[in-house]
Amino acid sequence: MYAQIVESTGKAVKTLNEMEGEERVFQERINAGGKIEPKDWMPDGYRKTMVRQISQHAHSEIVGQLPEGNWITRAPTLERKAILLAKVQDEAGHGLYLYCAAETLGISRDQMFDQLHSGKAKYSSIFNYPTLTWADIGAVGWLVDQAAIMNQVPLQRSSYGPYARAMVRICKEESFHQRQGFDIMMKMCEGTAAQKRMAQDALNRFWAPSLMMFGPPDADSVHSAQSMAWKIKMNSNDELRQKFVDAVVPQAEFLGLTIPDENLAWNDKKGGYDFTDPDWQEFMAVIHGNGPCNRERLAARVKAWDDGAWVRDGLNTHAAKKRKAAKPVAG
Ligand code: BYC
Repeated sequence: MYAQIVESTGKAVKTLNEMEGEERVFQERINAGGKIEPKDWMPDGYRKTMVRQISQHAHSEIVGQLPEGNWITRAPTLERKAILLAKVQDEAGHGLYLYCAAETLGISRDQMFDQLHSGKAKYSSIFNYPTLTWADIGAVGWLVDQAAIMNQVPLQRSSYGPYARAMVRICKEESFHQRQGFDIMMKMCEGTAAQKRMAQDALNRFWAPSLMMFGPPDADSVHSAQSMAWKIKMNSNDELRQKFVDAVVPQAEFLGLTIPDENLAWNDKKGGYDFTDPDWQEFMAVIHGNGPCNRERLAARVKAWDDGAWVRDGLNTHAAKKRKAAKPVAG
């Protein structure tokens, strides 16, 4: 069991028989479905992987506010504006739960922000694409939030307790986000010919980037084998991508939209759709900082951080004063 070879790195995942002491107890607990809590012993690699994944996830939520925030002032009705505002606020909340979960592993929030602002930390590739029309807000909710749900529902069973628990609430909210996106798409598809064209155009541009959200193909995934052995990840990247395609195709049919893939076809043998892989070279460029909006997104986050310096200073000064006042007076 758990002896998968990580082909891309050549490193093997240790079998239970190769483990001893604390490491073996740790793995046995995971194998039995137990949760790991912050004060428990854990291998350095597990801690490092959890910090990486949770902080990347938190950064994705925070950067993910930008493409949608772009449309708050231009939402077509007051109701749509209120809904979008609530959704963008939810993303901020998700980021905060996740930063808290990562902090339980010994990294500070300042360190995580440093990693984001310096370009060292990754965040989801999808947020480096622009939202050009109102239909893009529909496509983001429908496709991006749906991809997020596919990925995150299994993470509610992830082995690290604080992450799994954060995911329960996040998934409930993502489900509302997905439905609001589909609702926008339905309205546009039932509207004028021009509105339907906008919906199709949004699907055309967001389809491949949504497939990329699940990460590289399994054969090129560096972390999957170890993360699955530690039950940090419950499914492989390709499994979830397939599940996403199988769910979205009938939804697109219902909307009267066409998935932009000439090779899309039902495959009876596998019980799922065959589809064209996204352009993995483009994916690599995006995750290494060279996507259409990477620079703009990071600049916006750095500016928000710099503009907020006076608030942090004020809060720190106030906290220091309170600490001083709370000190018992000698005598
Ligand atoms: N974008 O070995 P692999 C949301 C990186 S929030 C960027 O397969 P792993 C939402 C990967 O980090 C969505 N980078 O990695 C928010 C690794 O590089 P490093 C965020 C990616 O970790 C607001 C390298 O490629 N969701 O939906 O086993 C509004 C090799 O990959 C991506 C999460 O973060 C990508 N798409 O699997 C609306 C969920 N894919 O770190 C919506 C939690 C791969 O070695 N995360 N990379 O430099 C996960 O489930 C996993 O981390 C992933 C990747 C499936 C994303």
